[in-house]
Amino acid sequence: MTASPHASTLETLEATDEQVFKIIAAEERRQADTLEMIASENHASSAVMAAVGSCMTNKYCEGYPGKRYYSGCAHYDEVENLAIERAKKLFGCKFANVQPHSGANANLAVFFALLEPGDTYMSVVLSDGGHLTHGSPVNISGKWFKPVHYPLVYDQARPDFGHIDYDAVETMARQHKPKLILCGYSAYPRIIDFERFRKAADSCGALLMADIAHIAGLVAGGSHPSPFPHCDIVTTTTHKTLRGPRGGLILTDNEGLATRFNKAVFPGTQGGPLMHVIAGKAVAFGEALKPEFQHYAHQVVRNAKALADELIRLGWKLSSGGTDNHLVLIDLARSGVQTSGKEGALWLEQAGIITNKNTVANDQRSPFVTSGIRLGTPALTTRGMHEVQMITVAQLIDRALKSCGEASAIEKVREEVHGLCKAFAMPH
Ligand code: DSN
Repeated sequence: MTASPHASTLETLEATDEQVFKIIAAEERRQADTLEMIASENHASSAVMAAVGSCMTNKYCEGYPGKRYYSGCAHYDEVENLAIERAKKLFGCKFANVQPHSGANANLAVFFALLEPGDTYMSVVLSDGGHLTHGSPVNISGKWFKPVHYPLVYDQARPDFGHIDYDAVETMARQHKPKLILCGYSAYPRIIDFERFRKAADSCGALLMADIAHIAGLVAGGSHPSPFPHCDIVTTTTHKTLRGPRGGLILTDNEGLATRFNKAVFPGTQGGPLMHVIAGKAVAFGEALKPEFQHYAHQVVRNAKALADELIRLGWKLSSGGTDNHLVLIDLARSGVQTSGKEGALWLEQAGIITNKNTVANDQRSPFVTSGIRLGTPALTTRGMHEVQMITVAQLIDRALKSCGEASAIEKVREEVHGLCKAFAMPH
C-alpha cells in the first residue's frame, strides 16, 4: 500500500506547526524520561496511535453501522462493526457499544437509560476509592440521582480492613432497595467478588452494574475474574490496563438493555462518534485478543505484588494491606509519617516518578491534600519491567518519600530513575 500524501505524521506537523510540534516532542521526552506510575495510565502502541491519528477523524457518522444519518460511512461501518465484534469476543458478552467518548460518558448513558431523576442506587463514595461519576455531589450522578454509599471495612483490627464490606452491601441493599448496585472502583486494590454483588442485587431486585475501567485489561487478560455472567451492565474505559486509546465502552448480555444503551449514547447523550478513536479501539481490542496480552496482564499483577511486598518490607502501610490487581495505595497516615499525599506526590514527581495523591479509607485530610499515594504498574509493565525492577522502584519511592523533599537526596533518586528509563525504552 502506498503512503497517503496526506499522511499525518509528526514530521509533517514539525513543518507546518512548529509550536505544537515542540510541545508534543517535549511530552514524548517527558514520558520516556519518567516512570509512569499513575494507575489509570498506560503507553498505547504505535498501531493504536496510528489509527487515532488517521483520516478517520474527518467524518460525521451519527447513528450506528447500517443506520447512519450521512453518506459515505461504509468504512466507518466496517471499523465500528470490527470494534464491536472484538469487544464482545474479548469480554465474552453479547452486546457492545463502542461509541462512548469516555468512561464518564459511558456511565452517564447507562444512568440516563436506566434511572429516573431521584432514583436510588448504591456505590462506593469517591473518597473510599469510588469515582466521580459514581455519585459525587458535584457530578450529575450525584446531583440528579440519589446515591447511597456502601462502606469498606473501616475497623483496623479486622484482617479485611480496607476491603469492601460485603455484609454491609447486602444489608443496605435490603434496607434501601436501590434500582441499581454499582461496583468497580478507581482506587481499590482487591479482587471484586461479582458473585457476592449479584446476591445482594437479587435480594432487592436491583440491576447490577460493574465499572471495570481500572481492571478491564486484567479481565481481558484473565488476571481478574470477569463481571460476566454476574453483572447486567459493564462499563469501562479503553485506555487504562486495556492499553487502548482514550475512550469508553458499554457491554451487556441483555438485548433489551443493549437497545436502551444504544439510544442513551446516541442520540441521548452524545452526537457524532469519534470514529478515529473507534478505529483505535478496534486495534487495541485486537492486540488484547492476542496471547501476549494475557502474559502482559499477569505480569502487571505480579509487578504490583512485588512493588507492594517491598514497600511493606520497607515499613509502609498499604490500604487493604496489599494488592490483588494493578494498583497499590500507600497509606501515609497509618505509616506514621506526617507527609501528606500532596507533598509525597510532588517529591516523587521531582524524582521522575509520576503518581497521584489519593484519599485512603476514612481519610482525615481533604481530597486536595490526602493521606495516600496511588501507584500502578500497567505502564511500567508495558515498558518491559518485571519484579526485580519493581523492587528497585519501591526502594526509590521509599527514598524519595523519606527525603522530605531534600534536593540532593531527590536528585540522586532522579539519576537512578533516568538509568531505569534508559534501560527500558518506550514501546513501539
Ligand atoms: N481519573 C481516573 C483515575 O485516575 O482513576 C478515573 O477516571
